Amino acid sequence: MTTHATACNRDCPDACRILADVNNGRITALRGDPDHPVTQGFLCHRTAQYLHRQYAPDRVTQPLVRQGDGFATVSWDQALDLIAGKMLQIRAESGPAALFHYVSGGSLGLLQGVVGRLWQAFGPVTTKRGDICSGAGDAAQELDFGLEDSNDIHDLLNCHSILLWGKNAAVSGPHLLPILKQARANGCKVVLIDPVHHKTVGHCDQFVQVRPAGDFALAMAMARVLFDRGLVAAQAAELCDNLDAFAAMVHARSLAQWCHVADVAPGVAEGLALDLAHGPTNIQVGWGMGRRGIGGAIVRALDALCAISGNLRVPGGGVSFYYKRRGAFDTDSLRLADSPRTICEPLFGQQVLQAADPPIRMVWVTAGNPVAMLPESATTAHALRTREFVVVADSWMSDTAQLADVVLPTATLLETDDLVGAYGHHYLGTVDAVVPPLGQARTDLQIAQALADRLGLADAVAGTPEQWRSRLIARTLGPHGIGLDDLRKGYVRNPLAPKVLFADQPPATASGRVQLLGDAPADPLDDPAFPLRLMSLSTEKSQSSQWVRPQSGPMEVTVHPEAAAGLGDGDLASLCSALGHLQVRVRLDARQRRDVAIVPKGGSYLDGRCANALVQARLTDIGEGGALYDQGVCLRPLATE
Ligand SMILES: Nc1nc2c(c(=O)[nH]1)N[C@H]1C(S)=C(S)[C@@H](COP(=O)(O)OP(=O)(O)OC[C@H]3O[C@@H](n4cnc5c(=O)[nH]c(N)nc54)[C@H](O)[C@@H]3O)O[C@H]1N2
Ligand SMILES: Nc1nc2c(c(=O)[nH]1)N[C@H]1C(S)=C(S)[C@@H](COP(=O)(O)OP(=O)(O)OC[C@H]3O[C@@H](n4cnc5c(=O)[nH]c(N)nc54)[C@H](O)[C@@H]3O)O[C@H]1N2
Ligand SMILES: [Mo]
Repeated sequence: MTTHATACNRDCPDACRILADVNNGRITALRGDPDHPVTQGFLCHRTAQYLHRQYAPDRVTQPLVRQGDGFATVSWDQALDLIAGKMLQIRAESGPAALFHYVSGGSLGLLQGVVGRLWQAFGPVTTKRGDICSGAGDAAQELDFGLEDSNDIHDLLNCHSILLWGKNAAVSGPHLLPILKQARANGCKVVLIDPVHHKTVGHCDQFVQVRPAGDFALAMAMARVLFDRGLVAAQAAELCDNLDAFAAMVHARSLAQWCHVADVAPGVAEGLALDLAHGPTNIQVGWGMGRRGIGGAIVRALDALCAISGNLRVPGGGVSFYYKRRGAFDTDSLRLADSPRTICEPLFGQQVLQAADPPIRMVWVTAGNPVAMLPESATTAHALRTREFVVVADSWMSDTAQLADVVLPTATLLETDDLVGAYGHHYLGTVDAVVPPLGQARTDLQIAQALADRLGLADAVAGTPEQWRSRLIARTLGPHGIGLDDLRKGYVRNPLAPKVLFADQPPATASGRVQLLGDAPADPLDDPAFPLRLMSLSTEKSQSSQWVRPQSGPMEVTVHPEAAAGLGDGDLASLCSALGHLQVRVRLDARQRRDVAIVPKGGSYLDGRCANALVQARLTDIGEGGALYDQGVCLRPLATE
């Protein structure tokens, strides 16, 4: 038996260092590297159990071409010749914008950018804009600070208190937990602010069960306390632009009025404000809150709270939404040309259908499952079904792959070479193939290169993984004496990332000052026809639509007993939105609010378990994110025959 180290490339803040045991060419066990400063010797459930997917009987290991309702296996040459022929024909007839290359987060490896380079060289073709995951929050932080990054993750040990604001670390990024535990052991207070009672509550000292999207009002209530008690930091006027307009907005309502909107007791808001003022306090901004119509305003309000309370630029402070995961890499080296046209990601279905001059004739999907993961699944599926030619590169028959004309079998995270940074800390890693790809699977880089040969574009993507990785770090890490072999050892922190953000440099905005928001968004609305907000959230058992084990039976929906329309625990019911309905099994949980319905994200659309079948495609206020969790739903008994 041999043991190999690699980094996890999945869409997760943690980017763990994995140790894999290999016996006779087969991986037999996965575990977390005990010496990695963030991985700390354990893996999350979904990756610890990844071998169920790696060796699943339904893994795609040969190229497939549609034949009637099913697929026929073909050779790589046949598949690539067919694809290259279509690409050249469509470009000649309609121009390169008639091809749409869609990439999502199946792998966060930097070498995905080389695949993108092929499409830039071939076109450039149509690509996506906006971001289904974090569009609003990204835009908020860019507006307020001019860039998105965070204090070092271990700086949390300098906090007097930590506000986990809409974040389920226990499920979505469990490697934060040992640090929270250590912080608490040092006397730090950890507070969770979330409409949903979830596993992370058990790791906190206080839980504030705010109204969905009530966070803006809660932040205003806290700001009101800071102003009323003279607790706004003395340097706030110097650090921030727009302080007067911000103050006027805060004073437009009383503490009690703001708290009413937030559905939080005034005493609780006062306590949180006092924690902030005492400092140092770090706000860990979760990714869920941004997925609301007012998501950008909410994150901007948290940015403002941090800045006016004196918690920016200090150890133990900060308002952390993201770690600049590509910050150590020379991504400019991958860029050739900008797209002539973009499709707004959350509106994928509508916009692919509506695109004209030229219409979109071909879609290529890399590392994404838009049918299951983008809102309005039926529209997305219809948009794909009605294209002339759809290619999906994936290792499994996702909902999207099922609708493709050609499915190309890709290597998994254990079969590929790549580079990763993390969006939950500043450590870097190399992904190094533990075993060769199963069957005929190939890496995305190999696929791009084989295709480039047929398109006369070999030069645009030529290079071994080692060469591409070296190119990506030569100009950035090279001057710090860091090479690939150093990264391969696994414990290199990005030397370009500051330990305390903005401690040595001002915010990266035009004025060098924090931009405070000055306009309040509308209050969250109730809709009596659909009184529950559909919260389709991360589950331990899956990475988005990549479930550890196949799912069967109806999707479970968790609601408060008084929000269950008289249904009992375990009952079958219909979960309805303005778009349609799904058959679900009801779970009652008295710890939940009466205005939410909680389901797992990532269920299969074709199997009738997908939240996005019910979620309307709506944009966030800024950043072209998806307002995924605003969706109103109701529960109804199943119609009896
Ligand atoms: N096991 C597992 N891990 C994952 C993933 C997965 O699918 N499964 N997904 C990965 C991905 S893609 C991402 S982006 C990350 C982050 O994954 P996310 O699931 O986006 O992030 P979390 O921060 O864990 O959870 C979102 C939290 O936001 C809360 N929330 C929703 N609306 C509001 C609101 O209005 N106010 C407040 N205060 N809170 C709200 C939800 O209740 C939830 O607790 O995790 C990654 N990790
Ligand atoms: N209702 C609702 N919708 C949501 C969310 C939600 O909370 N609720 N969360 C949103 C969020 S945070 C995100 S990030 C998105 C995620 O949306 P996606 O990124 O589309 O999610 P995945 O299901 O992880 O799909 C990735 C696909 O890539 C494949 N894959 C994995 N590795 C590779 C690789 O190396 N190469 C190739 N070619 N393929 C690979 C996987 O098998 C999988 O089918 O979904 C969003 N959608
Ligand atoms: Mo995400």
